[in-house]
This record gives sequence, C-alpha cells and structure tokens, in this order.
Amino acid sequence: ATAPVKVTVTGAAGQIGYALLFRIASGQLLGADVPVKLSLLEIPPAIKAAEGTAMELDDCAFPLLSGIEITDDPNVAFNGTNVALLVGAMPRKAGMERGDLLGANGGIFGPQGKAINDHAADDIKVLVVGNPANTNALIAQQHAPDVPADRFTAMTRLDHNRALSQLSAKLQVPVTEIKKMTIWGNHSATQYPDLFHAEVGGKVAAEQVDSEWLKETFIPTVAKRGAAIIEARGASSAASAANAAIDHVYDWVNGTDWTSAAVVSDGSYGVPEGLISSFPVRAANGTFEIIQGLEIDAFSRERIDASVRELEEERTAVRELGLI
Ligand code: NAX
Repeated sequence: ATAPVKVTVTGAAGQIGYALLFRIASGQLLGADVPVKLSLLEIPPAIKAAEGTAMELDDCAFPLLSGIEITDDPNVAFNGTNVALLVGAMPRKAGMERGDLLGANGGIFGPQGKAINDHAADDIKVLVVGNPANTNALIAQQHAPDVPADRFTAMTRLDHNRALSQLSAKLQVPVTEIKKMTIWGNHSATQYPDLFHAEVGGKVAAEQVDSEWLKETFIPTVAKRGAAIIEARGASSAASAANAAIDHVYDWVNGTDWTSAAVVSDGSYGVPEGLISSFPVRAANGTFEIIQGLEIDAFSRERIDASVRELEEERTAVRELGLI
C-alpha cells in the first residue's frame, strides 16, 4: 500500500470545508486508489465545529481515510503537507475598505505561507480558494521563498465550470463537447471568460453565438454568478466551489490538456511576471504549464488587460501595506 497523502484544509468548519472534506476522504481529490490523511486548520472559536465534522468523517468509515488531525496552529497543520487547500479567509464586512480586507487577509495568508515554507513536504501543492484568492495566493507565495513559486495557485475553476455550463445551455450541447474554455485574469467581476478560443464541435464558440449575447449576457452572467447564487440561496456558493477545488487539484495531479487556473505569470500574454493570474493551462507530471501561442484579438486584449490591471492594483496595495 502507498503512504497516505497529507491534505490540509483551512477554514475546515466553514461551508466550503463541509462540502469539500467528504469528497477528499472518498478519493475524489487525488484518485480512488490514493489513501489520504486530513489536517483541519481552524481558528479557536471554530475548532469544536471542526471536531463535529471530523466525527461525521469517522462515521463514513471511508476506506481511503487514514487519519484526521484538527488544529489551530498552521505549523502543525502544514507539517509534512502534500496538498494545501487554503479556504479560510476574512470575509468583507459592511463598511470595510479594500485596504482593510487585504490587510486582514495578509494577516492570515502571510503566516500560512511561512508555515508552508518551513514545514510542508517537498512536493507541496497549494490551492487558494479564500478571497481575494489571487492576491491571497500571492501573499502566501511571497512568504514561502524556499518553495518553487509555481506550487502556489488560486482558483478560477468555478468560473471555468460556470462558463461551460452557460455555453452548454445556450448551444444545447453537453458540456463534454466544449473544449478549450478559458478564464483570464482575476477571480472577480473583472475576469474574462473567453469564447474566442473555446470550441464546440471543432469550431470556435464565439462564432456560434451572437456577439450581443456574448458581451451582454454570457460574460456578465459568468462574472457575476457568485452574487446571483447569494441572492437565490441566501448563502455563497459552497458545493460548487468545493467541486471546483476538487477538479483543480485532480487535474493538477493527474494531468489535463486544457483548463483554467490562476498561476504565477512568467510574462505570458503580457501579464506582468509574478502576478497570480488565470490562464489557459495544461498539466502534466504534477505541473501546470501556461498554454502558449494563442492569438489575442482586440476585444479579448482589452478585457484581459482590465482584469490584470486590477491584479496589479491589488499587488501595489499589499506592497504598500507591507504584506509582501
Ligand atoms: P465560511 O465563512 O463558511 O468559512 C470560512 C471558515 O474559515 C470559517 O470556519 C472560519 O472560522 C475559517 N477561518 C477564518 N480565518 C481562518 C484562519 N486564519 N485559519 C483557518 N481558518 C480560518 O466561508 P466559505 O463559504 O466556506 O468560503 C470560504 C472562502 O471561499 C471565502 O473567502 C469565499 O469568498 C471564498 N470563495 C471563493 C471562490 C472561488 O471561486 N475562488 C468561490 C466560493 C467562495 O466565495
């Protein structure tokens, strides 16, 4: 039998944590033959709730689950960790300025990055889900100088899956017939879901929908879907976010020809080096690689640039706050 893979989930007692942990323990994160041990990181007031979730995990008697650890200490939670899912974050509260939000999250993701740097396994892979995800990932990465930068990623897979679903409904085709979907930029309302490289039946998706729908319906629906879920459900996306986190890590580890992920930019497509921005990526041998050589027309260029500009502003803000 292979040694279990240690998976750390922060914010484990939250709603995404609750939707995520059972799927990890059942083998959906890494594969049906990979044993896992879970580490649940929470803040002290939520430890008891995390213990309750751990009791339910026990009660599933998952064959692949070899142990559960619960802690409020990042140095313990990330000790020997192979996969870290950074879900817990400080939500924006009424009256909070962006600087306050970035500052509060810097206080979480800086120390977590350092703990990963000092204690995680050599093959550590990090996915940041907690918002503002791209910039939280940047903060964590900057506190982990000994870890290769490309091990830090942020989640735009939920946006990617939302884009697949919207296009599938519009064209009345199964999601499996849509290839090469891409989300560019920030996981925020400025993100750019790109139909000019997506293909349905081997033909460019943008040519199979009217441009009015693409601009006025598709892009805003995908970009604002999170708010629409809150409006309908009275709570933010949880199971779909957990599902996207599973998809992101599964593909990272097991390989894929094409998906979307926010990864450290090497300057590709004019995205300044070092920013953690969403790109079309493939994965092989446990490494994401930005898909190169796509032609970007003026329409796409403008939207990618706008979202990347927002990421640059966030990076400037966290620099000025001394968080990186
Ligand atoms: P919840 O508020 O239900 O849970 C968050 C949990 O994090 C709480 O249990 C809290 O105690 C814990 N926490 C806070 N600070 C912590 C720390 N320093 N260490 C460990 N745990 C800590 O939020 P939930 O709905 O689960 O969402 C979690 C995050 O995901 C939010 O930031 C949210 O904005 C973000 N999302 C990101 C998405 C994406 O696509 N990237 C989509 C879904 C979601 O909105």
